[in-house]
Amino acid sequence: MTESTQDGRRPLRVGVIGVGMMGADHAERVANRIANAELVAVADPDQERATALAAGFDGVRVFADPLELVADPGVDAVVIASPGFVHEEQVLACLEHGKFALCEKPLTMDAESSLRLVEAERRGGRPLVQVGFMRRFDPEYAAMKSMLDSGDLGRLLLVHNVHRNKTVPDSFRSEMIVRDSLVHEVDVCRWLFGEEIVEITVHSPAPTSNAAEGVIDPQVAVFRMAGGGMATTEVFVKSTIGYEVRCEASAELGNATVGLGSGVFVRSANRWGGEVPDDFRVRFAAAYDLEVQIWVDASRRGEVVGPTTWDGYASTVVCEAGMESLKSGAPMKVELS
Ligand code: ISE
Repeated sequence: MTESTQDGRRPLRVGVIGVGMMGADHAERVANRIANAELVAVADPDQERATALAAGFDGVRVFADPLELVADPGVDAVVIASPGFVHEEQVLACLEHGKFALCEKPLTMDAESSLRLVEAERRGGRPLVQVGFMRRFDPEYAAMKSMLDSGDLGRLLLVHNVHRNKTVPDSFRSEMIVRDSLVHEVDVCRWLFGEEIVEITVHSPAPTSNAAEGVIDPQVAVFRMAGGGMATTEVFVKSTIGYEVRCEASAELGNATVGLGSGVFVRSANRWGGEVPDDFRVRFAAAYDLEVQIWVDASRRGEVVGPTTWDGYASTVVCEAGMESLKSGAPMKVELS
């Protein structure tokens, strides 16, 4: 955000790879809202889009080749917001150059490549990668996690999630609903329970008439946790309502719910209610800000504190099994390496 930092040390010089919807959002965040960091470079195969974005800020260089951005000595750390199928080589480049990376989910598109990243990072001897599971930084989710961890509600037994997008393009196929949307609940459940998922079933209810030809929307996923707990998730990407994400954790002595309403709740003219945000950038704005701020601060200290490559790998394995279950309708065992 600024040249002057709270501790008098140089700000973290951040490059952003991929300036589509999420990358542009992160670039703006780093440039304008994150302390102790400055946006110094962007890379995107669409040079026109990258140049237009860079022009909105001072002194931001534009790279056509993302690997050149990673190698550049003027870049200290990298936000990877490119499509998932190019994440592996970009994360590997960050590891090779010893640069901290915040990689958007999914870590990669399949379990083998995610595991290769876990192993490459381990070989390097120090953690460098944080995976973009931003819900862990959402103040409501974080408060629920602390409450569960305090033990006040007793042992966590069940989690019920609702994950609805207003709409998605018709190119968002059934498998993407698992890999790009449900993956958040995969991470949330692993994190809330503090355990791995050992089995996943993805059910196919009758689709909405708004679903694109051949797309299963909504879907209902059931996870079995290693300790015997269970979680259900409705994931509905063409709900038409707006963006709604809720999570109810049911424990032995009570339950906790997040996502009941964001923004101002109004009572007026015999009506009550509030607004439903349009998309995740609005609902999770605070979570994204905290995610990036915590990543910047940890990188400057030489640490990684958020979701790790292992978390990225584990969620990829669960989603891969989920995509199989979606095809067969049968429960799939989840086995981590
Ligand atoms: C999108 O890619 C995200 O990551 C959002 O958080 C999620 O809610 C949405 O369903 C995905 O498409």
